[in-house]
Amino acid sequence: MLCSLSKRISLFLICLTAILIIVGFAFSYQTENVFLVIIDGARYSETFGDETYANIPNMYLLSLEGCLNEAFYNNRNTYTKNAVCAILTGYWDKFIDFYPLNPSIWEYCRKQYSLPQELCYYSFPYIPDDPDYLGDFQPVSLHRRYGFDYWPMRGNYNSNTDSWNELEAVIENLHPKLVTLYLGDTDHEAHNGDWYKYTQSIKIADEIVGELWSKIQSDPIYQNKTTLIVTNDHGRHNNRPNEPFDGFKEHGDKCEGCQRVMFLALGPDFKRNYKTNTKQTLIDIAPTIAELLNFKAEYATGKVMTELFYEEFPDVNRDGIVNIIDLIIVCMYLGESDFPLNMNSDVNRDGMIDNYDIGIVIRDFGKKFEY
Ligand SMILES: [Ca+2]
Ligand SMILES: [Ca+2]
Ligand SMILES: [Zn+2]
Ligand SMILES: [Zn+2]
Repeated sequence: MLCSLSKRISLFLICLTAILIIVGFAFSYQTENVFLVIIDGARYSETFGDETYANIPNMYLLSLEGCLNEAFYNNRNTYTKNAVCAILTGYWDKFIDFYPLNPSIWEYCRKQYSLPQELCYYSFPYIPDDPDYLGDFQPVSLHRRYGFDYWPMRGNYNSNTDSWNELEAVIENLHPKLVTLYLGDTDHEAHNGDWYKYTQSIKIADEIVGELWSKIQSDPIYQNKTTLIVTNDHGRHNNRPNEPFDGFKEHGDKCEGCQRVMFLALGPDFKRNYKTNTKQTLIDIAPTIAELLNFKAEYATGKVMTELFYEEFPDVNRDGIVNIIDLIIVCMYLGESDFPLNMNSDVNRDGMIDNYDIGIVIRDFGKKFEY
């Protein structure tokens, strides 16, 4: 027993230098790529507000692997232009002509990483007869420090299915790092007043999200390094009590139906099977993506949704300080899943002890805690 313990400690000492070099003191998340899907104008009562999940069987299953916020809102302006810009810039309602005043996530990401255009992708169909269509609006800026030179590569197709087919090819050929897939059919069918087609287009969007996640997780470049976020720009009006299907045709005010939207997120840095009622809004998405990908969304006014992230316990032995003892404990249990719960070496509580846990301890080395 003692012998095996000392053996393990000497093994640890041999490995420690190597580990420190590999992990380094720079800490980052496991996420290297982010996919954001915006399903235009799907009302909460037809998505996660329906406890049978009839229209969204795939997204329901994905929510068990990730996070669901049940109090997520567009609390400001429930029109597509305003909302899509708020999602992609982290900032509300300041425009110059058709462009938001402040940069989009692609602009931040491309400039700060010196990324070529094809690694940031935006699939946004042109829908000329959509009542929300406002000229040539695009959710990208002309900001003097960002702007045109950092815009994403554009897709330009006519239906959700077309957009998805095109994105599949883009994924295979280019493996972009930051992707937004905008699915507009839902809103379009609802404005036409066709309940069947409206709910059908939510089902198609749901299938696309399911296929997208399968594709991500079966691609060696993306697998376990990619975060997926799915949301809506706005919902639709509440139904009136005696007319159960009348509200869905329009949107644009501050009723609960218009303001409440879905928020689903999954990826290597997020909790699994986690539901939260922390009230968050559309402008919190861009800062959260920036946090995951380690770029600065310096003009965004939203906040990082920290509740989604794994909780971290770098002070493994709970003695009030993160030091070499904590590092030794984590290293001793590296690669094991059976460990004493009173010194839980699975620092981020994801069920595995690996370099990621060591990285967190190193990041917080010397930090003091009060319990
Ligand atoms: Ca400690
Ligand atoms: Ca872990
Ligand atoms: Zn609309
Ligand atoms: Zn409304």
